[in-house]
Amino acid sequence: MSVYCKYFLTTSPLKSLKIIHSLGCSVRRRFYYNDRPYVSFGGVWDINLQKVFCKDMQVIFDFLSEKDEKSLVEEAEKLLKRLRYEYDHWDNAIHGYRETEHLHWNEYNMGILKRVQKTAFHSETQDMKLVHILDLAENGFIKPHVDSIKFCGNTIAGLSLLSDSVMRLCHTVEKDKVVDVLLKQRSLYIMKGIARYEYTHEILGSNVPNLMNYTVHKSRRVSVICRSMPEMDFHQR
Ligand SMILES: O=C(O)CCC(=O)C(=O)O
Repeated sequence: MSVYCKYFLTTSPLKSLKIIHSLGCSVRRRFYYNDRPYVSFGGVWDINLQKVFCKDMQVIFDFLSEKDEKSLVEEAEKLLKRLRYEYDHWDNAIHGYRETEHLHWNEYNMGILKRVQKTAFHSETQDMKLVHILDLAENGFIKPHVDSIKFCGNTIAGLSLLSDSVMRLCHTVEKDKVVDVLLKQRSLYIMKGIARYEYTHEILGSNVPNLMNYTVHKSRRVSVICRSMPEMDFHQR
């Protein structure tokens, strides 16, 4: 079974998390980085819901230096080079990708991953030790999905290497509630709580129009993804 099947295919999001619906004002609020919006909301959003959402979906720009990025890419390349990009399986959540998992990183990269751990996870034991490496070809994209609650806990933390891209999150029930988030090259995103359970997420293909109203050209993109352990009670059920 490929790694993506394990993490992506499930998808019944937890029902227990509550969304705040009350005021229902129409908002299209934007957040800026270097004079450009990096997140844009589409549809009708309550302001409190926006606040909760932004707490649960954070992007830290320039988390990596160029040296960090090069070092991670070099180690990832060694593991990926014998794999072929996969396309066109009818049930795939991803198009144009190759992937692997990695445990024993070199010392420098382990230092970076420790920093991800400290930033994204509450305790040293919360995150899985196996790190997922996902290489999306220039024409690759990830379709909307919610990560499996069987294989992944509350938090997903991803480093974006080699390219900018746009992650779109869409409410699983109120389909017009959409958020586009710019994942800058060398940034870290931390998705948890309602963003992780109540919204599908996807990586848009290159040059697909987004709510931020400027073109984000996605070239080949490698992501290094750390996930928290699945909830204990899932396995006890
Ligand atoms: O490549 C990424 O950063 C997104 C991966 C993804 O969709 C996931 O881990 O569920």
